[in-house]
Amino acid sequence: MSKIKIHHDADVMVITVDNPPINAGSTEVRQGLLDAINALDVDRKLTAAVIIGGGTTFIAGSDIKEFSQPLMEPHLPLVIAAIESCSKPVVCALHGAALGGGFELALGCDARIALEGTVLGLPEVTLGIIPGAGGTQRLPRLIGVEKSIELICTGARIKADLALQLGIVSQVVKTDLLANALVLARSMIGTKNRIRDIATPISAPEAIASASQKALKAGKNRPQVQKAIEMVCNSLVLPIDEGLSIERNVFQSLRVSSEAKALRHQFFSERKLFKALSESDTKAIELSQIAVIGAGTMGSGIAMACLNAGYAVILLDQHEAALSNGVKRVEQYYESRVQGGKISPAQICELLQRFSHASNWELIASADLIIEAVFEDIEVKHEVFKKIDRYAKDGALLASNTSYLDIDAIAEKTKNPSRVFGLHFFSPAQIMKLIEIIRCKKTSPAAIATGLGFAKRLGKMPIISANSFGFIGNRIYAAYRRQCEFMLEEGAYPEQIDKALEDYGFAMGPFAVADLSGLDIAWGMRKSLAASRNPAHRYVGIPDSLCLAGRLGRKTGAGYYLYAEGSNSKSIDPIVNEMIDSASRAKGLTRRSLSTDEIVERVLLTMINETAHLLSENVVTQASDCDVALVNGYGFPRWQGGPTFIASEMGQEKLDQGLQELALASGPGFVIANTDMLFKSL
Ligand code: T1G
Repeated sequence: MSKIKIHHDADVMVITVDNPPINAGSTEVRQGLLDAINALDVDRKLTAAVIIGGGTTFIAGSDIKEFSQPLMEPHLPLVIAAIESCSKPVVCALHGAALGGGFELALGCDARIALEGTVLGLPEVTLGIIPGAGGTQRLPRLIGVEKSIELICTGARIKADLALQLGIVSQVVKTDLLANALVLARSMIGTKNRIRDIATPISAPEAIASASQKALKAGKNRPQVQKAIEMVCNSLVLPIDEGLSIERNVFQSLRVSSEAKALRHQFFSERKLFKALSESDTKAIELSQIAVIGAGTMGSGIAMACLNAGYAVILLDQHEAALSNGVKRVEQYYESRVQGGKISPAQICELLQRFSHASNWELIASADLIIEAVFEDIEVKHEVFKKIDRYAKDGALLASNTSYLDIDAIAEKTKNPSRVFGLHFFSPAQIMKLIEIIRCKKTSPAAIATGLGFAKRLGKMPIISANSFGFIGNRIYAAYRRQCEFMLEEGAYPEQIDKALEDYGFAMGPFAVADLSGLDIAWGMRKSLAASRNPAHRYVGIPDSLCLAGRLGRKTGAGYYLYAEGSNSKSIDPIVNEMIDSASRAKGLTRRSLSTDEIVERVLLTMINETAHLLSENVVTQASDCDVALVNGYGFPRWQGGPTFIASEMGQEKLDQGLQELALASGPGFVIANTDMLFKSL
């Protein structure tokens, strides 16, 4: 079936792109477009053309699935050049999303008309590349250099109304997109209006410099951001064909970079999260009211996440003081959003009308989903679930936000365990993308399907985990932190390990994170597990010593680092390094220097090893979920792809050898995972 449909509306050719689901600009689409434009050019009965997307969207981008192989001809720039050299006007009719190559194709046309609500953008930098079909050369000719730097370097998606204001589209219509596009095309018969013929408006050098600095900062100085700025600036000084050729070469070299491969891996891994939802024929339960039990930081954050997604929310806490603090936290959050211009007072008013709070349990009887977010103690949770069980309506789903406790044990004590599962949010819950959906032994498929749909509506990245200690993210993170503690007593210091990992791209090193979240949390965990800990296994006592010395992190002004009164800036504390030295001596270890490469390699191997364990224990169902978890919940650098991606690049033989060496370095208690399932799942 051709991906391009042609029909003639009297003297105007209508070219419809038909490549569901998103009309990706595949090789067949490009070939079909080129053939259509060539036919238009030679057909004397035809005076103009309209290009429009079939289905729900225009072309939402080139086909990323083609990017890991050499791109096939005709390349998109050639198609656009054919449109520009065609003697007849070509109008682009946009709806849904016109992104990447789709937007660039539109910029090659003589006019653009959009349906209200259409989204336009050049998101290439989020994939580690730059626009490769003229976006960096044509867009600045339309809207100037600064605005182009901002749009291209952030990959931002703008709505049709803003595109109209910027002069990117000439019309925005509410309905009848094709009819309006035909009128526009007929009004242009005998003319061409090529963006390539416009000179890029001159900008003040300081304006360009400030736009560039802002873009580099926001874009973490990534290579594709640097290159995008360079290309856009070329549009000021180079003839367009030279600028286009340089842009294409840069695009091609970035496309095959490991960073671009890693970002494509993340892109498709995130879309795999919802496959279970789209493939399962289990009907999700309709959710309209959510009850959140526990008005602490997590509970109020979860309430905000649900309010932001349009749900009616009731926040319940038995303790009046806790409830009023929680309500205040919600109100202050939204007030700050209004002050920051993120949302309007009218939107807040609408949103808070959906928000109620209470301390009496009867009010949760109308909730469709009840999320428990109370103190992390199993007895407290049993008590709360007893109340929830009593007041919740029969069809309601019950979820626990616990991080480590046994949800099967909680479910067992309820009337109907099939309606109990876990929804593990990450703090701050209204911001962090990651959410773990915990499938317990008796959890129904409907509950899981509902959880996935709920997560999607919250704009979250859901990964499904079995009910196993630490689920997925915290399990990998605990192994990572343990490996870093090993390296402390072998010879590294906190600042060296943190710097090595922050230079690799982590948002924060593990010891800075520990100080931020508080050393006492992990300490409490270790104490709770102490009785069951195998004494033969290697155990690093340094964190315990810090806690015993009252050094719990930022909240006590000292942890692994020192914090000046009221400041978050950390400084190295010689006392800590002496504590570490003496811990090494106490174990008879001769400290040695560890290279940055060794630090990073041991951390990555540890994460891959834990991912392989989670797969072979059936805690996680698809390995790439671990990559999504680490990027969206633990500050793992997105452009490094994640443990599964790194393993796939490394190959099984090299990985297994690395794990053997890691086991030697880690000592007793380290278990090498079987990596077969990991490589089978790639
Ligand atoms: N290529 C190939 N497949 C794509 C795709 C793409 N660009 N975009 C989406 N898909 C698949 C996706 O994997 C999923 O597949 C299905 O389509 C539905 O996607 C030359 C070089 C368009 C806003 O970055 O932002 O053009 O899982 O679940 O929520 O300069 O997809 O069903 O098998 O996301 O409705 C630039 C990326 C490319 C746009 C729709 N374009 N896509 O969201 O559906 S680079 C992009 C999106 C480029 C030029 C450069 C979203 C969407 P499956 P979905 P959605």
